[in-house]
Amino acid sequence: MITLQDVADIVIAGRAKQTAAKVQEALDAGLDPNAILGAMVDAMSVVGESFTRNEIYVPEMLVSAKAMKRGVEVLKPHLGGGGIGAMGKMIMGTVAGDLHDIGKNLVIMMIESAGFEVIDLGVDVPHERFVEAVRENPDVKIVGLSALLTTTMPSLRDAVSLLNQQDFRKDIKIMVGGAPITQAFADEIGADAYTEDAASAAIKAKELVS
Ligand code: B1M
Repeated sequence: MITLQDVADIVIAGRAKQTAAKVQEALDAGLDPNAILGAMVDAMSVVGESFTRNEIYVPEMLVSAKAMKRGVEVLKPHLGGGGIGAMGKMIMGTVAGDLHDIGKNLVIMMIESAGFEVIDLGVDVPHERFVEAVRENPDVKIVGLSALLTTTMPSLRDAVSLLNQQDFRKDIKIMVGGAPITQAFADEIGADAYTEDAASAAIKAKELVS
């Protein structure tokens, strides 16, 4: 009988193809999709801790990240989705200098499920690109920025600062998040909202536009 631990183990081992099959097997066995996602997120924490202890290196982190992505692809249709776009448009990106995107992609998935259309600018997004994207989409309601490294927190600060100087600032809300970010930092840099995880990001996004 397949367990959540089996799913976590395959992500930790970084076996991308097998992760997709394992997630499908878990779904077929009736395991809760949110619990499967939780097991994969916890697995990435285990990977991060091993990296901190120098037990694994960047290539191992990368294969685990790929495994998680493959698993999420299988899971996505089972996590529910609202009428995409009904709540309005949001722009999302990981700030310049930062290549982490699993968390951002999960936030996008949850926000789309809450009914938003999300324009994904990807990773390592130059500050000016956020501004440009708002100008290209004048109906955008929220700009979301992710930063996963303590070393890219200044990049997040600069991107928010640039957005804060624009004439359209009063028409948009700025949301920030990522493991090293806190409410205090979000307040300090002049963002409108901070949330800790993808589920609370979706709730906050709805609040911001209502
Ligand atoms: Co890197 N990495 N990494 N990494 N990596 C961390 C973040 C680290 C904590 C590992 C560690 O040391 N324990 C550490 C940062 C330490 C620090 O900043 N003090 C670290 C480091 C050091 C690095 C490099 C510098 C390593 C090196 O090269 N020597 C390098 C930097 C590259 C760069 O970005 N320029 C690097 C590279 C990589 C890989 C490319 C190998 C890979 C990323 C692949 C990818 O994303 N496509 C990678 C990975 C996989 C990790 C860990 C293991 C996992 C990250 C992850 O996906 N977590 C990570 C350790 C860890 O997190 N425990 C680590 C799961 C994800 C669901 O969580 O991203 O936190 P998270 O997202 C959450 C919340 O943060 C929040 O919601 C998400 C979902 O619930 N959230 C938001 C995120 N964005 C939000 C936006 C919002 C609201 C909420 O509103 C807009």
